[in-house]
Amino acid sequence: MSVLLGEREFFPGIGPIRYEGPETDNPLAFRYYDADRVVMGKTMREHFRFSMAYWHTMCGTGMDPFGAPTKALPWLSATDPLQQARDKMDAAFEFATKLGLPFFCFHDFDLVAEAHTLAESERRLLAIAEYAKAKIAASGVRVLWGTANLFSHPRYMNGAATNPDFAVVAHAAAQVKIALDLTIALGGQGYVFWGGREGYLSLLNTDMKREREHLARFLSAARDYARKQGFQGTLLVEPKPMEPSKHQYDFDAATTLNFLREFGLERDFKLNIEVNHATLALHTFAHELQVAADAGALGSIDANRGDYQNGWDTDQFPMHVPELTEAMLVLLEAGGLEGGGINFDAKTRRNSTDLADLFYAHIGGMDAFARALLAAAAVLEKTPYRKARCERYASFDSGDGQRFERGELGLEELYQIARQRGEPSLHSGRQELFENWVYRFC
Ligand code: XUL
Ligand code: CO
Repeated sequence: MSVLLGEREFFPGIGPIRYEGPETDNPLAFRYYDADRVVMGKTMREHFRFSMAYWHTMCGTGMDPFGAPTKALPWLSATDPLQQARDKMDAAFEFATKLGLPFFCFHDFDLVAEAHTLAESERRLLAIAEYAKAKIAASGVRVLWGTANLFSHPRYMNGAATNPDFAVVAHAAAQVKIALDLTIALGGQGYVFWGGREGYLSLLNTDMKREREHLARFLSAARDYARKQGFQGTLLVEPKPMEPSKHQYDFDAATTLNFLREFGLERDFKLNIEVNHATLALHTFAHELQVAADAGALGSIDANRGDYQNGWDTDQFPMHVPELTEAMLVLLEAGGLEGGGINFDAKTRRNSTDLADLFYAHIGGMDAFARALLAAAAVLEKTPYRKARCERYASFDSGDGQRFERGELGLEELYQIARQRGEPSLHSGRQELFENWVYRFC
C-alpha cells in the first residue's frame, strides 16, 4: 500500500489494519469488523460507513480547561498555516487509509487555521480544497459531511445564527456559505448544523422567541443556497441539550423535530444523533435514534460515549457492546441511516499520548459496532424479540382496538366498551425476558 501520498509517513511502523478474527492477539487488527462480511443483506462497510472526525483525531492536542497540550502531533509542527494544513491532511489520509475508514468529517477551520479576515480565510480554504480533491481522488476516502465552526471564535460568544447582533449573524452566514461551497466541491454527502452556542447562558437577557425565529431563517437561507448550488446531500441538525451554552435550542431529537416542523423545515433537514448528547439530555442513545427513526429523520450518527459517573460530554470512544446492540436494533429495524454514516466524534484521553492510541481507539470503536451489529442481527434472526413486541399490541389488530386506531371510537363508545368488558386482565411486559434475548448475544 502506498502511504497516500504525502512526503512523510506520520504513523511509521503501522501498516494497514486488517481483520484477523476474534482469536488474534494483535492489538493493531480487527477482531470483529470485517468490512466485506454480509450481515442481514448488507456488508459491514455499507451498514456503518465509518468516518473520522478531523477535529478530534487530527487537531486534538489534549489541551483542556485545566492544562496545556499533552500530545505532540507531528503534522502540526509547521508554522506556515497552509503547510501545516497540507501536513495535517497527509496525516489524515494516511490514517484513514490504514484503518480502512471510508469517510471523514470536518469543520472549515479544522482543515486550515482561520485567518484574520474572512477573505483570507476563504482563500486558505480554497487552496486546501484543491489539495483535498487530489487526496480524495487518490485514496477513495470521501467526505461524509462538512460543517462550519460557529462556536470557537470570540465573535460567537453570544451565539452565531441566534446572536443578538446582526453583524455576527451575517458573518456566521458567510462562513456557512463558504463551508457549503467547500463541502460541495469535495463531494460531501451531507452538511451538519450543530448549534453549540445557539441557546442562552441566561434567559434574563435573552429573547428566546426572536432567537429561535432567527435560527429558522438562517437554516432556511442555508437550505435555499445549498439546493441552488445543486447540493443533493442530506442537511442535518445535531441535537445537544447544553455545553457550551447552559441551554441549547436543539435540546434533543424531539425538541429539534418540533423546531423543524414549527418552521416548515422538516422536509429538508434530518438529524445527526450523537451518543453523548443523548445521555446529556438524560436519554439513551437508542431512545434518540428511535425518536428520529419514527419521524423518518434518522440521518447520521456521531459515535462516542459519555461517562456514567460524571455526566459530562467526555466524547470517549464507544466500547460498550450491550449499549450499542440496543442502538443497532433500532438502526436495523429502521432500515439504516438516511444518507449518513457513523462518525467517530470521539477523542482519546488526554494522557493517551502515543500516536498508536489513535489507532487503538478507532479499532476498538469499529469492533464494538461490529459486535453490536452481529448481536442485533442474531436477536432479530434467532429470538422471538420482534414477534413478542408485536404481540403486546395484538389487541389493536382487530375488533374494537383496530376501530380505536382508525379513529372510529369516541369517548362515549369507549365508555360503553369498558363497562361491558369489566376489569382488564394483567399482561406481563416480560422485560427481563426481552433483556435475556438481547444480552445473550452481547
Ligand atoms: C460537539 C459536537 C460537534 C459537532 C460538530 O459536542 O458534537 O463536534 O459534531 O460541530
Ligand atoms: Co458531534
